[in-house]
Amino acid sequence: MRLSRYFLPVLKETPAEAQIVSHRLMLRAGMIRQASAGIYSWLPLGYKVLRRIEDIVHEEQQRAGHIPVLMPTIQSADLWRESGRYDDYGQEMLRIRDRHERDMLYGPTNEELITDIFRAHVGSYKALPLTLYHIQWKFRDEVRPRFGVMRGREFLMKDGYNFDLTKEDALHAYNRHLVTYLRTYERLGLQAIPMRADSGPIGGDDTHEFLVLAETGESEVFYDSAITDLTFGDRAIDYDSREECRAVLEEFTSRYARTDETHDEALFNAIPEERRKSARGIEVGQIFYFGTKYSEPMGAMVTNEAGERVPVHMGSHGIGVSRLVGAIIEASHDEKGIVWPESVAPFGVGIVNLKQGDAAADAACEDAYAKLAAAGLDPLYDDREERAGAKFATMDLIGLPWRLTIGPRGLAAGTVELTRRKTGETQELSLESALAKLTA
Ligand code: P5A
Repeated sequence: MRLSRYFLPVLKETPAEAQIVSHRLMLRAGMIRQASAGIYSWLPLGYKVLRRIEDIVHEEQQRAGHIPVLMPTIQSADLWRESGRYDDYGQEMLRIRDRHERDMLYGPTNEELITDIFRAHVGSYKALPLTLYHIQWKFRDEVRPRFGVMRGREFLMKDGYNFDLTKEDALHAYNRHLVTYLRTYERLGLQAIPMRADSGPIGGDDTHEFLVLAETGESEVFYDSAITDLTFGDRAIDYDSREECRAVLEEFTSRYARTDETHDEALFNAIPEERRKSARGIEVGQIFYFGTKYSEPMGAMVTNEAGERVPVHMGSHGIGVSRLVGAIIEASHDEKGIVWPESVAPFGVGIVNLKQGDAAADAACEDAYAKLAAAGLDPLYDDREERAGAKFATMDLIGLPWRLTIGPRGLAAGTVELTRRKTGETQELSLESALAKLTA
């Protein structure tokens, strides 16, 4: 992409309404624009990052055998009356009436809708296990939408739902989801710690939230610092193996880690004092096992091997996809701007032409641009007639992993500069070596 033809409305001033760094940087970098309180338009740069996160979430879900679908945002109130949640959900639910006076709502989550799909099409244990998921917009009329996309009213969620014959099978699905989430967050460059939590309006007793530690997080958390030494890495795992998935859950939940809702002082105080930590965290996901809470009242039954009709055991599993954009920035930025992990960066490399209009500089930039694009690095070429300082500031703000700086003086000496955003480390080398390094 050539910056002269792109739409990157960066702001010079720091927006006064933004209280936390990720919100400020997302506004300044022209990633989002508020449409109404807690509702945002995703501008090109923000949308690219959102899509890259979605891609990783899809890959990790499908790796575990979970099947993508797409359910609507608008749902019928009748389904929610069947589960009993229509009245319970309260003011967070945006209720709508259509022209036929039918009660509708903008879905805050999809347990009812997916249970309805299941009961219409599945009748036998032979179709199980089954996990369906989608990535779709949700609406929750939060009392206090704030911090930009962190606590929005409209937000993008990955939500998955497992259907199993027995509780034991459903707990395997729970453990399997925990593993997929560990892998997903690590690929996004985040350490997200599973913590025992409260199930709230979703229901059930078994639930873990995944928290990214950050001072600006909305949740208060208590944990044994030994848990922060754990990483999943690129271990091979057989998602069908109950033992392997359970072993990962046990490893990652054996240390004390809880949100304030389930915090237990006595258990916490049993940890050696130097490892006892209380901090704040951003909730980037949550998994639930709630058994037959929806299948029983809604009649989602299957015939088991003995020919009896039994309600299926279910759980649901959510990732805050749009919140993750903010969470990644909270975890990875410096005083100059965002520092994207390579896995989600909106462009792989930025090319800065120090003297637009100089024949040698222009030609070298065009050459680099074409080669990097052909190598699949998705370069962003700053070809504007701007001062070098302004170009550098923009590149630092938008946080691409690499910057390739090309100007007449360097070219005369046979060199260009390659700078790593994360460390600021700069190397002077020939254009060929720089391209070889980037495309290696
Ligand atoms: C699990 C999937 C559920 O709704 N039903 C379907 C279950 N869980 S949850 O914990 O309530 O939400 C899942 C994740 O969505 C993100 N999230 C939000 N993101 C931005 N703004 C909000 N207002 C918001 N509310 C929830 C969180 O990351 C949460 O973990």
